Amino acid sequence: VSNDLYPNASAPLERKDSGVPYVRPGLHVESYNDFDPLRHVIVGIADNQHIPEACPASNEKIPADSPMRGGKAGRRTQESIDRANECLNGFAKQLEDRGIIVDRPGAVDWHERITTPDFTISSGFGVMPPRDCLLTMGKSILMAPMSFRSRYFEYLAYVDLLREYFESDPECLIEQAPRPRLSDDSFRMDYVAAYEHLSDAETMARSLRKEYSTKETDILFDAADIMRLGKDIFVQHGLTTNLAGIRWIKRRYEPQGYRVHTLSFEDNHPIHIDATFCPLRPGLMLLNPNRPLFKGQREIFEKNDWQIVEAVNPAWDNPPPLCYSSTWLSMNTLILDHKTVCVEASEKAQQEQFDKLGFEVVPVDLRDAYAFGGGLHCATADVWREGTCEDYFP
Ligand code: ABU
Repeated sequence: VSNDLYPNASAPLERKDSGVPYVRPGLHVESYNDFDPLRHVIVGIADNQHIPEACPASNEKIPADSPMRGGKAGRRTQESIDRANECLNGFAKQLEDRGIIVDRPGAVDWHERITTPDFTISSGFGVMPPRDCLLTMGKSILMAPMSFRSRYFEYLAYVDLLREYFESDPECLIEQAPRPRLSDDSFRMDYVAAYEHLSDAETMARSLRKEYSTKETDILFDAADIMRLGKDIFVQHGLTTNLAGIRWIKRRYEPQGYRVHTLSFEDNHPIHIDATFCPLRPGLMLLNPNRPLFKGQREIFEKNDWQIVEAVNPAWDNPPPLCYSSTWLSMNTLILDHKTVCVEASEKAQQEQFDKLGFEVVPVDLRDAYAFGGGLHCATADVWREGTCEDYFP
């Protein structure tokens, strides 16, 4: 295409037709880990969130007696949405008060039945949590394939924002992982049917054999199953990420000099690594004591003088009603820099543990947003952290 015909084809657009600026001078996209100084972040919103029907991938995570298996499918109450937004907006304000740039995704309303050639489901989910959907790897942001049918189109909520990043930072790359089909053929439908009759011991035995409802038919991963530590990327194999997904991550990033490792934990519902094994600062990891690493998987950390400390118990015996996550959101924190951490306000013991580990603790009221997709780490996605791609495991 001749540049005479399209004089601006290689130059960033300056304005959307609507007048909203595409170009934000000085905007920078770059992040290599979860602990370097945070400069720019996305915080999710609770608007229009729905509880979708259970689908083959979400089924394993939803407790057998939960109304979320179908009985409660539909829009969440406006009261709960308003309260969750109050928490999320308060969190965003706390970050902004510390000089961190905060973006919010656009509100979308997927209340209608979603039908693709391969599946149908009662509704979408919402625009929380961004951490599951977006993976910032250096100067690129990847939209993950996702394995819950209700979340198939969730990336659309971020498209405008990501386009702004693309137009504003000339080095920023926006990518979409291969789209899965999520047909019945993508799942072990016999497992899906059996799930609610299985005991905890049986689901654990199955998980230790690494058998989940997801098969290897599609390439599947959620971004929250991926932990970035500079040149090393650790990916949890579990309900939301299959081996084909891990192979794709390897082929995508290893040619760029990253090393991709698979991690597994003794967890009967392994979903998202960020309430299981969390980097706190260079040399320090926080491990969920109820989800030990598989044999041999501590070695890479220990050989490189990383300390692994076990998280203290959560403050709560149960998650809030209609919540998909476990009580271990207590350890799902947002690290602002090597010395500062945001911890949920009711998690006093977790706050004390961080205090003893030498962190300044910033309490954040977020529990009433947990049901919308998780804790402080889940509710955010990195755009820019200062720092470079370090080799922590030479
Ligand atoms: N998205 C993090 C949830 C992990 C958990 O339920 O423990």
